[in-house]
Amino acid sequence: MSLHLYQEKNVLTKEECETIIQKALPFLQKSQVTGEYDFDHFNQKKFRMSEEAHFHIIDDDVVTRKLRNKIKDISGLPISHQESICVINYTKDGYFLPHYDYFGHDTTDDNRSNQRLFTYLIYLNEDFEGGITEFPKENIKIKPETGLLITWNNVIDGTNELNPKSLHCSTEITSGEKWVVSVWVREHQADFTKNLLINN
Ligand SMILES: O=C(O)CCC(=O)C(=O)O
Repeated sequence: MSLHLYQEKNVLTKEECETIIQKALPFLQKSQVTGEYDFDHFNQKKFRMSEEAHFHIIDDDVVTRKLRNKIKDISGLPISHQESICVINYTKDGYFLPHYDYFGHDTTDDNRSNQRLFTYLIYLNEDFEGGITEFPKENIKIKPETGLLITWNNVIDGTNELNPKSLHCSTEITSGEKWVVSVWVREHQADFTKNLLINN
């Protein structure tokens, strides 16, 4: 049972990253929470402090399609398994506490039988302090770099059993603001324009 973390630099150019930021800006909304969490552990601290914008396959432009194709090539799974492109913006003091991206025991059967096998993150900028992506159970820390892609397995390879090592977070922003894209790749294709993600 292990975490397989893969990294690739310069998957997008600085200009392409900026194009995604500009596309997201008018659509930013307070981030919601799905997935599995241990709320007691966090003492009611707000779970995440960020805003985000979502783009479905039908919203694709040249840049987001390039990104989806890259994810398809690395994951070996068709684009139809990819959820929306989620552009996350953390401003000063923003963070995301440790969490899992897989659907845990508290989620719907629909989600549990179509797990988020992999998470893909693509950092759109690097001119900020803090905002490190950390995997506390593996003691791994990733410092964001413009155009860097990282991906990991949320479930045990070849199964849809939950991978406890995939616990991760984004540390507090101490200056500037962080922009990052996240894309979840599911076991099966689905219409991700429907509200499959809401579980409560
Ligand atoms: O912003 C980050 O570095 C992590 C984002 C994250 O944890 C997520 O999208 O699940």
